[in-house]
Amino acid sequence: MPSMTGAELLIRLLERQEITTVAGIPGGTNLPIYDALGRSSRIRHVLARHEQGAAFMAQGMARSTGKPAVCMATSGPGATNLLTAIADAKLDSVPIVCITGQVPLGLVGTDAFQEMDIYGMSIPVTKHNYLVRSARELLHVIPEAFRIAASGRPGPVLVDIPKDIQCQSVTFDMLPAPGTPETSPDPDIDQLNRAAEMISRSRKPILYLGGGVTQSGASETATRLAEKNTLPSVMTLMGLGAMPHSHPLSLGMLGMHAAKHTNLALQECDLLIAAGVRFDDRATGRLEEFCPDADIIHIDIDPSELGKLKTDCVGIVCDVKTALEHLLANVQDKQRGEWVDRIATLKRDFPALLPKTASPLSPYGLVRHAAEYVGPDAIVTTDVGQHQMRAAQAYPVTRARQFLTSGGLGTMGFGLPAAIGAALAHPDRSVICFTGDGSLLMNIQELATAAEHNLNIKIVLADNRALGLVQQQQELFYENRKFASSYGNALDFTTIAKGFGIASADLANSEDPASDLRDILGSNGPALIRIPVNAAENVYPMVPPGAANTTMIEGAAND
Ligand SMILES: Cc1ncc(C[n+]2csc(CCOP(=O)(O)OP(=O)(O)O)c2C)c(N)n1
Repeated sequence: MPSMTGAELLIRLLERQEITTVAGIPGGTNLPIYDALGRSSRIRHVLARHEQGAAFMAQGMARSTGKPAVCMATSGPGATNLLTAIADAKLDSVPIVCITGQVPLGLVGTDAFQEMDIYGMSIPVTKHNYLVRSARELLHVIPEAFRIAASGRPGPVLVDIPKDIQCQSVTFDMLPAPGTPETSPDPDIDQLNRAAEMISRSRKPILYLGGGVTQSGASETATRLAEKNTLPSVMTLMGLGAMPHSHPLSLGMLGMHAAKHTNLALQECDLLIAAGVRFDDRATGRLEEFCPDADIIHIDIDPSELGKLKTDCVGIVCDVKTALEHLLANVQDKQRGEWVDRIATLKRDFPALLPKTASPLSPYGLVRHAAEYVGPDAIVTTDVGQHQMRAAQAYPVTRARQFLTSGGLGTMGFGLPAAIGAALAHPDRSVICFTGDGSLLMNIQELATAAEHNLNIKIVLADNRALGLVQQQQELFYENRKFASSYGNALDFTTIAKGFGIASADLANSEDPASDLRDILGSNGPALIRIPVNAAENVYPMVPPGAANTTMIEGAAND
């Protein structure tokens, strides 16, 4: 009968889950776990420089692979530092398993050194969480944590393990089977048939694709469905890549920073086929005025999403891929000449007004050049702000899991550690991170991690010495009263990068920025590329927060 400590058992169970990389930081209450982890020949530990960085690294691994990934922290401040990234994973349905050390069970509730009730604190931001009370429980809890994180609508799970439990001996007959995602419930075929009929009958349908399409691996099915029935398609920020951006039926991203014709097409549609979306306000604008004339089919694996915001829908609780496959088999082959013509007219009358400047020294030019130089295989991460919206508007995303961004929580500081996670999971790929100076500063310490592991990450910094997206709102909606949204001092980011051991280039000082950009993006290992951006350059179009998507502000194309 095998006998081992709780910590050793935990590591064995992680190995059985085929975890090969764990990001984290050790401390007093998780040292037994680290001691056992150090003896694992199958799991590589990546020492983050901040626990939020570690959790975003786990997110980068999970978002780019679709499989649960693991991060670790000690109790107290280590655990609380994870919370923002856990909340981020909750809102974007990312499967991560976070393992925290806790003070010994006997000290729980005594305000012991570095004791914090992370179990209680993480309840609202996790899909599920555990406080482990015996080493034996791990035999059940760890496979369960992975099963729950990956089943249905994925999400974060936290496992808090007191130090004495990590040291406790446990004897057992056999290790349990690894936790795997549950098969999703069978769909209601009658509802699906009804949906197929509604699609075939509709005159002006639109397919509305969200992160759930990516999660269920349904992007190809969605594209084929769109092609068979000629369904113009829009994507949420989380759904980008569900249909290749250059597809003739793609209308790109909808909502706050969408092209005007995209939002206007939605206004006219008579049927909205919503797949793996949650009617987020950044996508819908004022909900009452979103698709006012449309019947709605809403497909989601999570029953709590159906009827949550749009109440009068044909709801289908089902794995999105299964549902779309059924619809694909049952909808009519259809051309829809009139609707396609109408969309073409909208596109002509309200073209996407993104600046076309070719220079890589312009915010959009930078995105386009960088995309061309890194090629379609690259994984993209973004931070949060104007640079994020520009990347979402202009980057030619061709496939699911290519564009990793903090959609629901909009967390500045996401981009760099998520890029590290993506690079750890895909050492054969280039990873490019679009960031702003405000966001980069929120997790800049992880440059050290990127340098230590010589990861193939290119950080593309649009430096406007401002919290650009905040300043934009102050200009447009607070009578230009810009307050607390610009930085008084300029930072020398290229020297900072060098200090971390990272190659860097400031394109402002370049005689041939395009060629320098190409060279540095093509180099091996991590690098930071800075371009200066005028803080007065806004991202357009923009729907004012809370307003209808038809009330877009279209600014001058000042790129
Ligand atoms: C952690 C966090 N704090 C505050 C915000 C609010 N916020 C949204 S965008 C933004 C400015 C981002 O600035 P920067 O990263 O420099 O990007 P830019 O908009 O200038 O391109 C801020 C402060 C946020 N999203 N996340």
